[in-house]
Amino acid sequence: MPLELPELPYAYDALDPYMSAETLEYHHDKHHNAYVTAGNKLFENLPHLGETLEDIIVNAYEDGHQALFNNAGQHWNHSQFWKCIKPAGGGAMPGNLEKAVKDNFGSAEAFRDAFITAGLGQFGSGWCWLIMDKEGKLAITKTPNGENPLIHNQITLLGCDIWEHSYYIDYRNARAKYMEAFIDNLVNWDYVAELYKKAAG
Ligand code: MN3
Repeated sequence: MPLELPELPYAYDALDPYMSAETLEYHHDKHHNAYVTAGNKLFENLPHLGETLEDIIVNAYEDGHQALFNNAGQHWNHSQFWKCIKPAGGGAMPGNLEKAVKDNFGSAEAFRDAFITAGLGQFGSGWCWLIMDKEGKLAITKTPNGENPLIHNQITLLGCDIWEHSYYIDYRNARAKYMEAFIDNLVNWDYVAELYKKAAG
């Protein structure tokens, strides 16, 4: 299964001023594309690892194919990330998601603060996630490098890229400012609510 770079679902300048066209050009066209290119090259020698991207990621992780895991994982992570944000995002959550967030975290504000705190607590590169665990409970997690909820048997509802390449052009070293802009102005809550509805059955 060759990896394929997805088109961004919006124009490069559509997320201004929260995420610039320059960031998207580097992040999507260069960083994400590099994971796709490297992943495809590595997969050529490991075609038995699976037919779907999800299987390839889990099997590469379990069999210790670290380089393929890193690149295929990052391809999956970024493909989720582009869908988790949209122009004029952020703001209010759809009712079903808001209720689940309140039930699990107390309030939307408590969730927001905990999500940002988790992202700031990730030392070095990685990701911050809203996931559903096996018991159907929502939780906030963080993972290093290209690791993701797939290998922990969790369902991803929202992912925030906290590698410096995601924010350094627009926010320099201020990861907190980037994460605040992400939650308050970029998240596509309709998409997250759709994933939640599917996961909750
Ligand atoms: Mn990235």
